[in-house]
Amino acid sequence: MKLLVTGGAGFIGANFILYWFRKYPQDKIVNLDCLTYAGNLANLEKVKNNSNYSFIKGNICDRKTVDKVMKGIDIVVHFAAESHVDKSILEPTIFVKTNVLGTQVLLDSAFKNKVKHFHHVSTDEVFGSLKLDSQDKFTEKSPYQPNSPYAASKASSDMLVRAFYKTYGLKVTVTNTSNNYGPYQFPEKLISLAITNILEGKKVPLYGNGLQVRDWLYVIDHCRAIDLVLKKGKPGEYYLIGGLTEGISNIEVVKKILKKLNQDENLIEFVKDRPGHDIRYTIDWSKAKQELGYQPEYNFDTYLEKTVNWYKENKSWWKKIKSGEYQNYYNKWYKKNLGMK
Ligand code: NAD
Ligand code: TDX
Repeated sequence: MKLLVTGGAGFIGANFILYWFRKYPQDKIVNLDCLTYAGNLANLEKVKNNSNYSFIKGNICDRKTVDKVMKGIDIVVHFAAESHVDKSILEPTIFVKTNVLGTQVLLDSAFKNKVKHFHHVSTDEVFGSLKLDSQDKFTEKSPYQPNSPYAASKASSDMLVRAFYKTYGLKVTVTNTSNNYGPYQFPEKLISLAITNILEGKKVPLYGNGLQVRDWLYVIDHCRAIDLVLKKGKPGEYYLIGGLTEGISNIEVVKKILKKLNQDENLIEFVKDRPGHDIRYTIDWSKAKQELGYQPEYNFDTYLEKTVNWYKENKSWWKKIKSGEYQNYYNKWYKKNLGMK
């Protein structure tokens, strides 16, 4: 089997490549990634010399490159995207280019090259926000109501994937997953940012009152879910994938991390809220459980412990990232926009 993984140098894509080679060492993987600020080949040190692995530096919006790479591919697993909500508030254009146009170029090429299965990795953010005081959960039937430019661009890409199934009969599947966390996550997202800031003795910025709720999915559970969809998923179907957190707020997540690192709550700094901030995401993943046998392996505390330990043991990985360009972004977003001290 030959897989094309797009965005394989990013957080989830890299974890997926490492997972796949652990489980299916005989398969071949081509990783197409243009290495934006979030792409990091250090995530793939363990496989870089594997003769079944190849890396192509290229942009998914570039038709020529995509057509060339697509030859002989059986399965596409499409991760490549601009993935950070806050960045989409600052600069939405690149989100539309990569997430919408890039997905269309890939779909077009996959269809022309008779790819057997195109799996699109998407997000629960396409459904907008749930009320904090309700018991509602997102399901595969929830209406699309994206609130950030990032979410709107992912919603558009999901619609294109659907259209390629309905119009051309390309075999597609989609996973809409909750917030991922784990090793190799760029330290711009809440958990990776909180752990690394605390390890540096810096404050953790919490938006608004910190009571917003996310569902947290360990990245390896996500990789296992994609594996299941590739094996058992039905063409044209969407699967919601989540973890085992029950309504945990951002402030509770950060307090747990502070406790694991023996630090007190003075390291929390409340800053201005993110514009258009979704208040709550909760996922009903019963369809994936019933149809695919999906189930997260461990609870949140076990995985959070594992994640904190990984960042403690891999300081050189994230310290390199947190210098340079990252500091410009941090100052612009947190200090200038959100009034962080
Ligand atoms: P990431 O930002 O860590 O990595 C994205 C990767 O895509 C990087 O390696 C980057 O270089 C590459 N890339 C970006 N633009 C590209 C382009 N034009 N051409 C080629 N490569 C390009 O993202 P992630 O957190 O690993 O997310 C992967 C996918 O999962 C995304 O589609 C995202 O929307 C989705 N997702 C993420 C989460 C999450 O919590 N991180 C949750 C649900 C869904
Ligand atoms: O510094 C912060 N302070 C803070 O309070 C950051 C970075 C975040 N937050 C809050 C905002 C959210 O309520 O924490 C929550 C999580 O924020 P992010 O880590 O930015 O994730 P989110 O906006 O929920 O989106 C994530 O999940 C869905 C990923 O970034 C997306 O790629 C994915 O699709």
